[in-house]
Parts: sequence; C-alpha cells; structure tokens
Amino acid sequence: MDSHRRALLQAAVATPAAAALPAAAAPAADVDLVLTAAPGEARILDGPPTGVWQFRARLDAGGGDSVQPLGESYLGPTLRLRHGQSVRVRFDNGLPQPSIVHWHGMLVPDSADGHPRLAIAPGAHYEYRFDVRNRAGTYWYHPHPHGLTGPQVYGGLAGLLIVHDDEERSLGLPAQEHDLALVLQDRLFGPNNRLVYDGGGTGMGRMMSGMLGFFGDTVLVNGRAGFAQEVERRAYRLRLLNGSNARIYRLAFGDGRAMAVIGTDGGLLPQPLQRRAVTLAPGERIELWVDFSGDRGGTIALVSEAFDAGNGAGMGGMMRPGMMGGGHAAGQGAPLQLARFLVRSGAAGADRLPARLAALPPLDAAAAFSGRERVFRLQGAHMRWTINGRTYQHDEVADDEIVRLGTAEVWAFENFGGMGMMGAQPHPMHVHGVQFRVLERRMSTPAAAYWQRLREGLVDQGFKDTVLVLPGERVRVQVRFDAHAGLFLYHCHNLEHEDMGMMRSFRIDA
Ligand SMILES: [Cu+2]
Repeated sequence: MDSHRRALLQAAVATPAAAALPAAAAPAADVDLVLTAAPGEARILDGPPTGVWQFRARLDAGGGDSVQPLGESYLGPTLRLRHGQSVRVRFDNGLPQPSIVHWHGMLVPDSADGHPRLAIAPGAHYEYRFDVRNRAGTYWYHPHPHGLTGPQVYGGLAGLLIVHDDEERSLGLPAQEHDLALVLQDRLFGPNNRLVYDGGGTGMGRMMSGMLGFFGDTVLVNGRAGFAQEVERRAYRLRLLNGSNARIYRLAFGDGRAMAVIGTDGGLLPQPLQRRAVTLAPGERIELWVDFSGDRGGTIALVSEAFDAGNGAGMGGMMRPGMMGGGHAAGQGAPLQLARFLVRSGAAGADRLPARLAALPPLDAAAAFSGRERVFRLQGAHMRWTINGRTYQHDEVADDEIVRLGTAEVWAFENFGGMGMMGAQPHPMHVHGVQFRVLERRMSTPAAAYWQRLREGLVDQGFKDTVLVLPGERVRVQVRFDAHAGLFLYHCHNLEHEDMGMMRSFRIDA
C-alpha cells in the first residue's frame, strides 16, 4: 500500500463517524435528504446487467421536484435547488471503501465541500449543511476521496445538481420536459457486461492510465449506450456535463448546424454565442439552446469530432490503456457518436432565443488588474503529475497556497512541462469554493499546435470552475475569494491525474 492510500485510510478511521445531529435537535432545512452510495446493478448494454456503484436519495423535506431520477440509469438522482435555499444532506457510505461527496461548482463552506481529509469509512455517515449561493446553472456531485475518485466516479457515482433563480426564470428559457440534461461518460466493458477500469490489470496498463487517464470505447449518455431522445419541433435547453474520467469532447451536431451556447460552468452567459463546435473537458458543463422547429421528423446527431491529441508524437498513439487490456478503446481525440435526437412530426414552435441572457459583473481588464498573481506550473516528472513540483498531501498547505477572504487574484496555470515520451497532456484545472473568470489564454510553445482543433472550440466566457489548460498554454483566470473561508482544493479533473496526486489544498483565511 502506498503512503497516500495509507494516509487516506487512517484519516477515514480517525474521522468521527457520527457527524450528524439527531434530526429533532437540528434546525430545519428547506431541502433535507439522505444520499446513499452503495453497490447496485444497472442495465447499460443488451444482455446481463452491469455491477455499478450508485447514489440513491431519499427526500425528507423540500419540494417534490428537489430529487428527480435521471431516467433509468446508474447515475444519481438530479437534485434541483433554488437560489437561497438551505440544504441538509446526510451522506451514508454503503461502499466497501472510504468516500466523501463533493458538490462540484457549489459555493459551500469547507465542512461541506467534500475535501478528501473528510472521507468517511464504510458504514459511516457525514452531514452536509449549506445555503445555495450559486447562480442558476448546471452543477454536479461526485465522490472525492483521495486516490479513489477515479474508480468511484467510473463505477457510477455521479449526479447532476441544477440551481434555479429568478433571473433565469424571467428569461422564459425552455423548461420542464424541454430542459434536457445529458451526462457524457465513456466506459470499457469486459465479459458479461462487466465494467473494466484498470487497463487489464497489467502494470503497464495501469501506468498508461495514470499518465494519460483512462479511456473507454463506449460513450454512455445518461448511463445508456446508443442514447436517443425524442424531441418536439421546438426549442430545447440542453445541459451537457462531461462526467468522463479523462476524455475531452469536441461537441458538434452531425449536420454541422451552429450551436448556440447560452451557459458555461457557473450559469448563463450575458448573450448567446454561436459556435460550430464546442470543447468540453472532464468536469466542465455547457448549456446550449437548440431549435428543432425546422426539422421535420428527422434525426439530428450529437457527435464528438476527431481532434489531434498529439498521439502521433508520443506513446499515446500506439498504446492506450484499453488496448493494453485487450479491448478496443478509442483514445483521446477519436471521433464518437454521442446521442441522437429523433424529431417528431407536427406543428413547429416559434421559440426565440433571447438576445440578452444574464447580467455578469464586469471583468477587470487583464492589463489593468492590480491584484496578486500566482503561477501554477503543471508538470510531469518521475511518473507523477505535479503542481509547482508538489503532489497532494492531507492537511498540507504551503505558504504560497494561502489567500485572503474578500480579495481577488489572478491565477496563471502554465502547462509547459511534458513527461518524457508521454509528451504533454491537457489538464482541466478545477478550483473548489469559487467561480472564476478566464482573463487570457496564450499559446506559448510549439507543442500547442497539436491541440488546435480543441482550442477552436473552447468557451472561456462566463463563470467557470474548471478550465482546460492545453499543452503549451498559459491560462490566466481571475478568482474572487468571496464565499467562505476555509480549506479548499485545486486540482486537475482528469481523475487519474488527480488520483496520482495532481491536487493541492489552498486555504482562504478570513
Ligand atoms: Cu491533469
């Protein structure tokens, strides 16, 4: 057992199991639910059901729409919250290993953020309390125990968390059954529809997974292969979450029609953007406004277009984790069919996309910004991915990882360091406890040329909590630490990179 896993298990044992107060003694919350993670079975492919790990929820208080199943899927129920609501969640760990839940993108106190130091042992429970401070948008929840996030998410532990607010409601965007959420995840299946994660169990396969991340050959949408959705001839709001461990998508419609982007990680944009293709990295969300009124009973495909991931330059092109395991995994950049929209015949709607969406606070001009700038160098060395040369350690915060509540800073992520013959890899960088704005993105080394197709589709507008930093790039973001003081994380959301330690804590001091 390596040292970080041992530390994880010790931390789990040391964490008091009973963090919950008796229900009678605790002040009531607007939304009160019990969320359980446990092994289960799901029908994913034809044939036998697949063993998965899944979240289930029981709503004890709150509106009936606060917890909604996402079709018949292994994914956790969609939690629908309103801005300003108070929330209590009791998490029951029914897994055979430590776990803890992170509310990705949500501005919650550090006690409710799912930091790995808070992981609880099998059979234990943990109580979350937070108020919904976020703007309307598409967020999600997933486990965050150190060294085990990749396998737990891959096993099926993830769910959507959608926030609504009055500003969004005033826009009259497509709602209810015309507001569709699609969770994109790639998986690899073995005999009897068993989920395969470890690259065939060879040392080499595992090593490749760690360097590149794990790739499946089948893309599941909302937990199903060959996903198809019937739609009416009208406009839809489409919320897309990349819930994959390592795969980046270049999203486009099969017939090349434009995509109207209306929102990113932290909610709606000031105005829609028209794009032919959109890049979506692990952890990121994007919202589209799609109008099927001009389609008469046709089928519209959502695809991921091919892109050059530099595979030809490194070992990635020859050996990938799934291939090592005897499967036929499609590597990073392979073209993929994701979903089909089956347009019903009938009268066409006449929906109009609002020209103006949500108000965003002004962004300080990059040149004029006078706050402190911190640089985070993303590098691979000695078979580890590091941030400023460091890897994750429970409770360790370096002097240069302490910020002050109520201040704003520029964080610059630099991805100039490759790892020997693996070459440089993309890193979707996620910061907990904040929503930031992307100021500037610069290609600084020739390595970046490989990733041009992905760069074309990047949407850096709006509030973001995860930003893709491509090889050879320097990305500057403006972060305001104005939600909560405490200990939070910043890390790569390639889950294999994260599990290898490409993650650090930072502290927001009051
Ligand atoms: Cu990474």
